[in-house]
Order: sequence, then C-alpha cells, then structure tokens
Amino acid sequence: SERVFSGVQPTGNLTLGNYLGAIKNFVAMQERYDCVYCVVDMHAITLPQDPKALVDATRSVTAAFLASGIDPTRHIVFNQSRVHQHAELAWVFNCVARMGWLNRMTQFKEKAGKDRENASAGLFVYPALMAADILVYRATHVPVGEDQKQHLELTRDIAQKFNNDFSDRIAELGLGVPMEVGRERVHGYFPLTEPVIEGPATRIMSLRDGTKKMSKSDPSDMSRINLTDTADDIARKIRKAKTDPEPLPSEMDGLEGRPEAANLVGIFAALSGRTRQDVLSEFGGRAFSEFKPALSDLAVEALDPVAGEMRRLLADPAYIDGVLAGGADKATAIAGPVMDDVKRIVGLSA
Ligand code: AQP
Repeated sequence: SERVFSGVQPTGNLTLGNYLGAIKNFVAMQERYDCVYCVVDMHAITLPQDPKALVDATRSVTAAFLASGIDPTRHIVFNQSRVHQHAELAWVFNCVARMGWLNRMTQFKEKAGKDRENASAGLFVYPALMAADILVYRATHVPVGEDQKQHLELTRDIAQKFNNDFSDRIAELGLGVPMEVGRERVHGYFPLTEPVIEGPATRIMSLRDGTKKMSKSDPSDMSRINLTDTADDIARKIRKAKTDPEPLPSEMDGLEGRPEAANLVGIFAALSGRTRQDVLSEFGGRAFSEFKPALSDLAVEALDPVAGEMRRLLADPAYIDGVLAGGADKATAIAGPVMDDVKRIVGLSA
C-alpha cells in the first residue's frame, strides 16, 4: 500500500517557498494517497527556540495546513513530539547510519555555520530523525522541496542498510517482504521511499538574492513572502524585489544567468498554474515594472484566503490542539506496531 509522509518545521512564519514547494503538493496528494502530515517540532529544537514561540508556531503551521486544504478527518495531521515512536526509531537509526554519511550532509554544514564545534549534536543527527519520521509510517512517497533531496537519499540508505543487516531476522519473524537490492535479494522491512520533487516551484529563491533559497529564518523579512503578509506587504516586497535592468525575455533560454528574473517568472508560473514558457510568451519584451504588479495581484489572490482562514483558525487554539491530539492518536495506531516490530527485529526486549 502507498502512503505519503511529509513534515514542516515550526521555526517561524511559513513562506511562499514552503507553500509552493511543499504544502500545495501535500494538498494535491490527498486525492490519491493516505497522507500523514506532521509539524516537526523536535526538528525545530536542533537550533535554539523560544519555548512559547515554538508552541505558537506549532499551532500556526497546523493552521496553515488546514487553511490550505489539508483534511484532518480523512488524513493525519499532528505534531511530532506527541508520538514518541519517532524518537525511539531515530535512536535505532542513529545506530544504523554511519558518521561518514551524516558528515556529507550539506544542510548541516549550512546550518552549523563556521562554529561547527558549537552546533548541537541534534543538528548533526537530524537526518536520522527525519528518516524515522518517514519510515515509522513505512511511507512510500515524500513530497518535498529540492533542498531536501539529499536527506531523502540518506533515508533510502538507512532503510537499505537496516533491511540488509537484519534480513534473516526479518524473514524469521515473518515480517516484511522479499525485495531486490542491487543484485542481492533481501527480506526487507522498510520500503525505499520515493522523493516527490515536482512542479514549477521546487526551489523558490530569496527576493533579495536569486542564488539563495527563500527561507523563513532569513534575517531579512524583505527576502521572503510570508503566508500571513498583508496585500500591502506583498506588493511592497515584490516591488522592491531585486531584478536586473533588462526586460523579460520571450524564451526560456533568455532566463539563463538571470536568477532573479527566473525566480519571479517561476513564482508567477506556480501561482497561476501555467508553464514558465507560457508566462514568457505573455510578458516577453515587457519591463519588470509591468510584470511585478501582475505578480503581486496573483500572490495576493492566492495567499489572502489562506491567511484569512489561518487567522480564523488561530482564534480558537483549543480546536487546533484537538486536531493535533486526534491526529496523534491516529498516527500512534500506525507507528506503535511498526516500532514493536523494529524492537523484535533488532532484539530490544519489549
Ligand atoms: N525556498 C523553497 N522553495 C521550495 N520549497 C521549499 N521548502 C522550504 N523552502 C523552500 C520546502 O518546505 C518544506 C518545509 O521546510 P522545513 O520547514 O522543514 O525547513 P526548510 O527546508 O529548512 O525550510 P526553511 O523555510 O528554509 O526553514 P528554516 O529557515 O527554518 O531552515 C520542505 O519540504 C522544504 O523542502
């Protein structure tokens, strides 16, 4: 059976990047799959967080999920720390993953910065927790933005090593299924999860620097559009977005070497559900001063209803907490038996 898992960190205001790169796909995948969508609060504390702000941000990401159209009655919406099997499986995976694998993770290098000795150990083993988040549901598909590609490859490596190392034991216990791994046949317990990195918006860039990812933790608020920005904020940020002096090209190859132009065209395409070529066919030869107001209108049209619905939901925190508690019960019903199996496979006496 096929199952989707994905998570978002409650580390601040969600951006247009999170919305177009992740949440919009979460919504679309509900039609075809059983979905588990998680607010990954345990990931958030790999960097320092203000405890009260973390509680608020957890509710706010939940509200963004619901306001965007995720249905918590048909699918599962919860926060990670309510389901202790995530942490338990992460420990097992810390013992499966190799230091060398984790050492290659570029996100750790970026987030740890120059003072690596002073980064939390949690930040280093973050990808093993992420593998646990996914595999504790034996999820087969994970919709994410481009930046998470490397972590998903690591998730597959962990699943594969676990399946290889414990193949005989998995078969002996009558768990899992036979699978081909390269030329070997093993009895595998965990699926090799497919990343789903799709659509025109897998990597939205900063409005101030077309070579940097749009990020909710960027110190400059002008670098991003937040889901909760007002129409005026959005218009001002797009008007001030960095561009070059040339008019827009009519063909895709005219975007080469113009990262800011490429980014704005990509956002336009993603918001309007059109291809980038289609957008260039309309705006080719025209100046940014004409293109930007059209882009602002589109962004406001897409985000305004989401922001309004988020405000409405956040006025009733008890309702949101109820959704999270109910989601955690449903999540535990899947994760509990998986963790029991893993303990038997590994030899941890229950
Ligand atoms: N700029 C982006 N373009 C497309 N997709 C993006 N995602 C993030 N930024 C972009 C996708 O959003 C999902 C949730 O991300 P996350 O909260 O787990 O953390 P992140 O990837 O580290 O995103 P941020 O916004 O940059 O957060 P901070 O600033 O806290 O590090 C993921 O699927 C991600 O790919």
